[in-house]
Amino acid sequence: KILIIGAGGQIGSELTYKLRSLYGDDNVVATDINQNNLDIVNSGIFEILDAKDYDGIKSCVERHDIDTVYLMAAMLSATGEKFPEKAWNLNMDSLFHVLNLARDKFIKKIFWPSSIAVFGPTTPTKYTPQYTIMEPSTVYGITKQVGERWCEYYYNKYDVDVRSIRYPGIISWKALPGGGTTDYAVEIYHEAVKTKSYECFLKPDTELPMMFMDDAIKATLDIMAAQSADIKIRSSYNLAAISFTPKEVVESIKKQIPEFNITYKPDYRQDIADSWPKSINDSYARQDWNWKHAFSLEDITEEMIFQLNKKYNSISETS
Ligand code: VAH
Repeated sequence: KILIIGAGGQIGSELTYKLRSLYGDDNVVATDINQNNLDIVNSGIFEILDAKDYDGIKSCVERHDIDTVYLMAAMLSATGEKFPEKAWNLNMDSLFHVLNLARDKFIKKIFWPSSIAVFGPTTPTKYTPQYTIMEPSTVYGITKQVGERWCEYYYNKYDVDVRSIRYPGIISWKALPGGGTTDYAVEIYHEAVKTKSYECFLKPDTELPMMFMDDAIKATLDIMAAQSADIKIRSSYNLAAISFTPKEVVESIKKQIPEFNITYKPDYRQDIADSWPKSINDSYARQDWNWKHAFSLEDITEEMIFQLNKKYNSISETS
């Protein structure tokens, strides 16, 4: 059975829906620190679980006969800068707990998300290669860089089957993101549909690697379904789809919502965004486990506005 730690988060919630549709509600145990994403709770097994609680995770694994863990709980880049110690403790303790459960043979397989945040201001920014200089300047990025080293160490030393992807910014409509720097790319669509205006916390020309959630979920399932021998990189794979700037998203939205009004008010997240790559070379993922993305910016804008119109402008069930 599958355990998702952090099932209430932006990726965790979509992974829960997808894995339940593939394997059945009762074969996917969703857990999170709270029940903020209630519709997860309404179908299948949900339990409150603190990702920092080793005994809690071990008990859940044993009670539900878990063999695969998706560790999706973490404190992201923006929030991590406000609570550095908490970010380090949550992001690292949770990873060690799951790696040790695999080392000690309580579970068989792990998915652990890394991020383009492992790269820093000294990393080449265009088409950033898989192997390059990495001096992350955020606490979150440091936890992802160190986490990658530990994943590779546990694979080499204890034969732990842990697989990882360096996610770019991810755009989705089901669940809101939690405290990331790329969150503008989600919020902008929600506001375009709800209020037709948005104040962007990054400058108009801030180019960042981005991906639609459906592509991110496909990549996650693809890497987990691959033969172990095909996963040649056990730190974490670069993964890419598209790159765009806030200005380009606005232009794309305006094709469907001409009256959309944008203002720019960069804040502390601009420095974080400026430390990250503009585009990513994901040739190893494409070569080792046949990765390819499907959604262009136009596809994303069309799908986001369609789904959010349904979500915000549909007649509520009670009426
Ligand atoms: C963040 N959405 O902004 C996350 C992600 C690449 C960005 O790691 O922190």
